[in-house]
Amino acid sequence: MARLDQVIPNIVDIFIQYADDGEGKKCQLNKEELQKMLEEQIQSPELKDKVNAADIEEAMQLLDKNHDGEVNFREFCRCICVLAKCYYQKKRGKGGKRGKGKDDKDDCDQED
Ligand SMILES: [Ca+2]
Ligand SMILES: [Ca+2]
Repeated sequence: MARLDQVIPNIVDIFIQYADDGEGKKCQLNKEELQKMLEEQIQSPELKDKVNAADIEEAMQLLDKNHDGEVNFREFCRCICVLAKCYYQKKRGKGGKRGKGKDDKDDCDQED
């Protein structure tokens, strides 16, 4: 299978698996589901540094853009996007340069 053919279903399947895990809405990650997902699916230190399950309040705040207390698929995609950018920057040797006016709030955070 082509690589993107694997990545896209993976992203969708991970969301569905955890969103449908506990009680509550099946199409949203609540705090517990989000925590479990982050703990189990994010292992590399640099990505953990970005969205950390240990501080779930902060992670939720970071991801829950419409402030309904849960993470929907759109917000989850944004999270993936942020992590991908983090990894990209690290790979390109641009990690660690912070505080230049822009933080996480660039193109990935824009609404349609
Ligand atoms: Ca749920
Ligand atoms: Ca939300």
